[in-house]
Amino acid sequence: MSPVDLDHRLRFAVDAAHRAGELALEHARNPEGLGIQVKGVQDVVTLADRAAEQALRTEVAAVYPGDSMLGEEDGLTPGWDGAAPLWIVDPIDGTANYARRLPLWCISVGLFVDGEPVLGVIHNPMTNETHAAARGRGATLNGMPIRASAETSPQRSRINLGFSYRRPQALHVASIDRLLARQCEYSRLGSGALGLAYVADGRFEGYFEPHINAWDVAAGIVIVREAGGFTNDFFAGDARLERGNAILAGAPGMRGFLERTLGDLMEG
Ligand code: LIP
Repeated sequence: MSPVDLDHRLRFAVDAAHRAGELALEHARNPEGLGIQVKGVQDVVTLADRAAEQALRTEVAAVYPGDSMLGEEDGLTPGWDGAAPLWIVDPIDGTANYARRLPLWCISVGLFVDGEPVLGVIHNPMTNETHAAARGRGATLNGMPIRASAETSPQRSRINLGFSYRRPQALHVASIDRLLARQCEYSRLGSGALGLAYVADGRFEGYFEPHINAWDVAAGIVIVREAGGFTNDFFAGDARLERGNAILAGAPGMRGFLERTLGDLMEG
C-alpha cells in the first residue's frame, strides 16, 4: 500500500470532526427530537449519533474512496481486507452526557493503518476544544503543543475512570477503592475519548476502564502517546477491533503506580 499522507488526513479529520460536531449541536437544539433509544444497560444512542456517523462515512467515501470505516453505530465496512486504511470513529462519545445536555461529549476520529492507530482527532463542540495528533508529529490542543503531566505522586494525581456493564461492577468499585486507599483522587466523566484527551494535555494523570470499544479510544491512544504519555497495547491480540479491550493510559511518571494498582483489573 502506498504510504498514507498523514498530514493531509489529519487536516481532513479535524475538519470532518468539526462538521460532525456542528451537526450534533444542531440536533441538540431540538431535545424532543433526539430520538433517544436504549442500546443496553446505561447505554443510549440518539438520532444525532447516527446522523453524525453517516456524515463522516459520506465524507470519507468522497475523499478517500479506498478507505474503510469502523463506526460505533454502523459497524465495519463490509469486505474490509485488513490492508486498507481504516477510520475508527465514535460519532458522539459520551452520548449519555449529550442526551442529558451535559457538555462532556465529543466527536472521536481515529485512523488505523497496518495494525495500529496512527492519527487521532477528538473534538468537543461545547468547549470548542480539538485535540489532534498523528504519529511522529506530536499532539496539539487547538493547534498548540500539549504534553502529558509531569506528576509522579499519586497523592497529587487525579485518575479518570470509565465503566460500562460489559464488565462486573466489582472491577469499577475495586479501582475506586484502590486509588482512594493510596490517597489518589479519581473522576468519572462518561466519555472515554475525553478521558484520554485530558491525559494527553495534563489535566489528568491517568485513564482506566476495564472494557471499552475501539471507537472510543483509537484517536485518544495516538494523542496520548504523541503527548509523551503511555497506553497499554490496546490492539494487541486478535479481533480487538470488534471485541474491545481494557484501556490503561497515563503520565509517564505514573506508569508504575497505575500498572501495579490497576493492572490485574484489566481482564484479558
Ligand atoms: C462511552 C464511553 C465511556 C464508557 C461508556 C460509553 P459512548 O461511549 O466513552 O468510556 O464508560 O459506557 O461506552 O457510548 O458514549 O459512545
